[in-house]
Amino acid sequence: MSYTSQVLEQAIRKNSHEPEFHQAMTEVVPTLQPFIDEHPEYEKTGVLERLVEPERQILFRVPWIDDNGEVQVNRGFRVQFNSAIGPYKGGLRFHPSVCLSIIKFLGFEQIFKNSLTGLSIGGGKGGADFDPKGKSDREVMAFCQSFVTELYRHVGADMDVPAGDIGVGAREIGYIYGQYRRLTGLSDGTFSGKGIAYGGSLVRTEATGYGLIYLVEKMLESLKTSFEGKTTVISGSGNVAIYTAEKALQLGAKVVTMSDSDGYVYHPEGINLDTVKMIKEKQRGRIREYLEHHPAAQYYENGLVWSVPCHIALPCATQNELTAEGAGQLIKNGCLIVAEGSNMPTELEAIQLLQANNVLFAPGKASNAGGVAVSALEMAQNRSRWYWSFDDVDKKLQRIMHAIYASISETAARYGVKGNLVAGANIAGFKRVAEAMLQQGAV
Ligand code: NDP
Ligand code: 2IT
Repeated sequence: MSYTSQVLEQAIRKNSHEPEFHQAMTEVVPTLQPFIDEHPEYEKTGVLERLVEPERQILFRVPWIDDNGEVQVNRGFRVQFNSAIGPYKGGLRFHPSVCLSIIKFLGFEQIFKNSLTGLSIGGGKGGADFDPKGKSDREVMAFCQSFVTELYRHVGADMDVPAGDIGVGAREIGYIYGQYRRLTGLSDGTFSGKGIAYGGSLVRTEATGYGLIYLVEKMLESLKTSFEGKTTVISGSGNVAIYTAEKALQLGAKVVTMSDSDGYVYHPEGINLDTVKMIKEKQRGRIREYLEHHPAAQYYENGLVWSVPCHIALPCATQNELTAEGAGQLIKNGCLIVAEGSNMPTELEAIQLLQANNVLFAPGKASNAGGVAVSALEMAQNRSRWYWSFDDVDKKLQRIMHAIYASISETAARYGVKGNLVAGANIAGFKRVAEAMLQQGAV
């Protein structure tokens, strides 16, 4: 049995109740074998065995009081996965489904993603099984303050710098950072995604979506075409989905769908993004309300966007939203490109199906790295107490995403799997972390 198969089998056995973590490891570990074959020193020093075990996992109680005066108790998580190349960096997710398996899969992905950015950030992830939906601002604030009252002792500008993810946006980061400062007395920028008024970076709000489109631009170039006139389906209608749509529209694409966990909107003439922003960013409403403003659009409850014919499909909601069935529909309809905005949205079988049918596929650890990249630029600005213009940050983001595309496509070609951007991203991300681990001593 190969080294990578052994490590994978052992890690799955050891974490037997963590299906999402298994899935993330199963997508990554086997693709590293050609690189390890060339570098036996990594097998000798057990780099992979170390990589699949988080450096530290923190689980904690988060009690808070709701608007009825009743005590609620949630569970908080922070998994500090790997700090070989820099302080732990990765988002916080607030969603009722959050559990250790989900946080570990996200933290594991984050190691490779952060490495691909070329910046000095290690991998981590956290969150809570708290559902911000339907909660008052005061309840969200009470929850965030209690969450940080435990978390603050485990984070720091040179140690661990959390940010947003599902259910955690500018409002939550504001409450979190405010409480962090009250507890520590420090204005050291320990969280990213902060408001511009108190140390945030321009372009952080847009970064994941814009970055995704900058990478897809390069994929389209490789097919000798562009966004102009391309029908694009997007799932989700949160931060990533909205700014993915915005940049795609700027480049001439026609975005025809957006969704939330209740259903999706299909607007054949093209989605009106101002309406989506008003419903989602201002009113915190549901995507079905889009029809109140655009009666010509259609709403499908419980459906998924993948049945809508398109050239480009961009999953931007959550994990495992694109199954083999959805991939089959995309292939049948002649889709050219699938690029992940969300983390692990495409099931393994669906990835294999897309690749086997010549649909160019970009994995999230490469294509959604723009968010964390601009988070690292926010850290750099905080450290220097100096701020860059929108255009400055946007240009840096573009350069980073184009460099990621070059790195993953060249790495795939170099290891005999030309066009397989999954393997390219895994190997390129792993290479830097493995080198850093080896150079800093074994154990
Ligand atoms: P938001 O909370 O802003 O939006 C999430 C969107 O996904 C909403 O439309 C939500 O619908 C939908 N969604 C969430 N959970 C589910 C579910 N279980 N089933 C169906 N739909 C669901 O989060 P983001 O836009 O920030 O994150 C979206 C994805 O992008 C996540 O996978 C995240 O990990 C990833 N990502 C985010 C980055 C960032 O900078 N924010 C960076 C890189 C990746 P509803 O409102 O109904 O729940
Ligand atoms: O999945 C991700 O990369 C994020 N949620 C962003 C992490 C960050 O630290 O900005």
